[in-house]
Amino acid sequence: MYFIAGSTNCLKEPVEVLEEAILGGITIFQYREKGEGCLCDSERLELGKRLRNVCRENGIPFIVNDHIELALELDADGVHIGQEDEEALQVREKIGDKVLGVSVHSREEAEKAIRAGADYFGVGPIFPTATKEDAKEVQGTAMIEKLKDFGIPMVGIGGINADNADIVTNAGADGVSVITAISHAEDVRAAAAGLREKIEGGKK
Ligand code: TPS
Repeated sequence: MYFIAGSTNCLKEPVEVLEEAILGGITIFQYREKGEGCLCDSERLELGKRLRNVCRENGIPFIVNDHIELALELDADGVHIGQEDEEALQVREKIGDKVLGVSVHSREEAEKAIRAGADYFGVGPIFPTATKEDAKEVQGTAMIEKLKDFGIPMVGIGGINADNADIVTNAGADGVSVITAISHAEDVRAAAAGLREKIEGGKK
């Protein structure tokens, strides 16, 4: 139950959103400070510290999206990178044994990520998403099926919500990753709990 957010995704204070999401049952968090009007420099660092502290207090891994230096400065538990970001091999060298997540869209990308030492894959977009402007073509669950035999943990991402999350885990994903379904919810805790219930109830 992987929740991703930054200041631009949240309708209220991001720290509050994270705390509520944790109460609802998320198990890992990624700080993704991206998009129009996002924070940078000291503001990004400050929010990152607060979010990291909430994760630490609750025993939840804190992952940073894209920014390796920020991840190191925050002593994050890991980093998530896409195909447009720094080479996974180089990132692995910089972060030592921290968790390395890589977005993959094909078996070729998956093989390369594994060679670089990826710990898990983000696979998507499974469903249409409005959150990522440069998102690749919608894949449905086909890529999850195709990557299963690598035996590396996989989360589906993109347009996942409490109505469709079980489709993703039933296709073989180890978990689901969401931004909007939690960050835009009026009741964040209930939204996270609903998603969790859906994937746990839907497990075959
Ligand atoms: C674990 N990514 C692909 S689609 C998407 C993002 C951020 C938007 C989802 O938003 N896998 C992981 N982390 C990432 N940052 C990505 C992939 C890249 P929504 O849930 O609102 O549709």
